Amino acid sequence: MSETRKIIHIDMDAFYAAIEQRDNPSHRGKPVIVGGDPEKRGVVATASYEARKFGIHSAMAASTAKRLCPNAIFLRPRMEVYRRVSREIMSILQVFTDLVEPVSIDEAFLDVTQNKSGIPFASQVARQIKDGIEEATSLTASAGVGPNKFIAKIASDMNKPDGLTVIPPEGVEVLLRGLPIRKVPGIGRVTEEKMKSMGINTVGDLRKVPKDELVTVFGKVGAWYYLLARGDDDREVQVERVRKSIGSESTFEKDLCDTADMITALRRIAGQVEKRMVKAQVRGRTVTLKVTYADFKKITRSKSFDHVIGNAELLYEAAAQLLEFAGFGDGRVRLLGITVSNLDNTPELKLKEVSAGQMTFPFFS
Ligand code: DCP
Ligand code: MG
Repeated sequence: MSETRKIIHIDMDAFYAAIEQRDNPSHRGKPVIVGGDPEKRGVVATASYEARKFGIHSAMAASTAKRLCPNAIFLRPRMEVYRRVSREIMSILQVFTDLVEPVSIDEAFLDVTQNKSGIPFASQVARQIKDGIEEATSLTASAGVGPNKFIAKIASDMNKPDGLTVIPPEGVEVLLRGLPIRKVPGIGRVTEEKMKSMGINTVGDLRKVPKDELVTVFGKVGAWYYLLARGDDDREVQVERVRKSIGSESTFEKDLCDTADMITALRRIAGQVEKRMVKAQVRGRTVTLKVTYADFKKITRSKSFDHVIGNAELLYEAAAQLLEFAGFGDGRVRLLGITVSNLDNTPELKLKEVSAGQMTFPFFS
């Protein structure tokens, strides 16, 4: 039963910026922005908490960040350093349990229901993890403890930076009742707007909507929202998830028959895939386009490159070409998807890349 699980979510604070402040004491206590060049078309990867006071956040144009805080220290990312620190943190987590699931470069879930330290209280395990990370890396992490992944993730975000938030099973109901829907992992700006237009502002409001209605409005994911609104999340902590592919797809409200609309959709999907690749820190060599036509006929077409790609523009170009070969005019299109596989996330490849000094990250110009 999920109620008996004890899950911890660990998320490092302002990860890239905190490492830069650690490694350069003159940057401490100051607004530090890690990302692309503000003079070109760079994007903010992250900002120190000092910089966030100016309204600066991840994915914002670096030029905007510069306008908001002209005195901020702008730094290019040092991915190989961040990856090394990430590995160090993940190995600290392994001390407590083998059930560790890294979700991104600075984030992981742990199932500590049974754990190597024999400590019965997950809150104490979380405390020890935070202390262990700080001792080894001089960086702070925020921890969330809860009866499942969903609650633990929300909890870790509640008292950032350097937070430790425990939500016992009996606290779930109160927490969710007043929680703004945007705080639900997976609910982004678009879904938030849609929900708000339906009068759903909090998870409490979401709970009042019948399951059928959620499925009608949001599709399959509506059933998931129904469960989350009740704090029900049975997903297990998955050990060593070696990702084979990464992608995104869209089912359209109305079938597309216009080439221009398909192009627009592909651009948007390519942007989504890029975002996911940045978050997961992977790139790949094979791009696959998936098309479902109005009559539910499905096709997939792939194209492989001899170099890795992870940038939206290249993904889009490859996908558009595949669509052109498949035939735009073959009929009305119900779904389009782009997947990237043949990923560069094997340890061997990563090492080669780092030692070759080729860590050019597509997100930053
Ligand atoms: N990152 C990125 N581009 C984004 C989001 C994140 O390159 N759009 C990178 C930089 C972050 C790291 O991933 O340092 C971890 O992402 P988080 O979302 O956990 O953000 P931070 O750790 O920087 O800050 P927080 O304290 O809010 O967790
Ligand atoms: Mg973080």
